[in-house]
Amino acid sequence: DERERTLIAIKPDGVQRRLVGQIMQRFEQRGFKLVGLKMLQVSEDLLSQHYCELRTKPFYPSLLDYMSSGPVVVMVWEGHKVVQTSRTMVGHTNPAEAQAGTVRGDFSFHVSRNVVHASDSPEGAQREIQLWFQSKELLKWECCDQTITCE
Ligand code: DAT
Ligand code: MG
Repeated sequence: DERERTLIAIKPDGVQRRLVGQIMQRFEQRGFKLVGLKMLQVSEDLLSQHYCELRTKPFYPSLLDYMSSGPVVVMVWEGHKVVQTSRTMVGHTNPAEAQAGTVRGDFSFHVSRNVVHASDSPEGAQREIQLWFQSKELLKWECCDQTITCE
């Protein structure tokens, strides 16, 4: 499905370390389409919904502290198998096990500061996109390559 979408968030450490441009560039150069983008200081309410499946984990309180320690840049990218491909591009949850060439493998070394979030399934992506974005914030647009005409 060409219309598959995923939620990618550059976490506070990624913003603070000035990695926003480099991370976005990877998704652009892979060929995915940016359909939503914003920067925000995340509320505890949104974080607790986003990470509801992890609420019983021992690291959950520190995860919420980390995620609210500064603004995040959150994006929706669209394209064929974008969920699975993004997970591969982002790399293993624990940067110590992430391959070089992945975002986490190139830019991080500890699981508590792993720079980026990527949805883990198409269903999870739909849930997360609805949580983070209003439908009017997701834009429909066409590439000029396909629409240019000579006058
Ligand atoms: P992912 O972000 O790769 O989808 P996840 O959904 O299992 O991983 O966990 C969400 C985040 O929680 C993860 O990016 C970093 C943090 N986290 C996961 N496991 C952790 C651990 N063992 N110790 C500390 N933080 C952890
Ligand atoms: Mg996850």
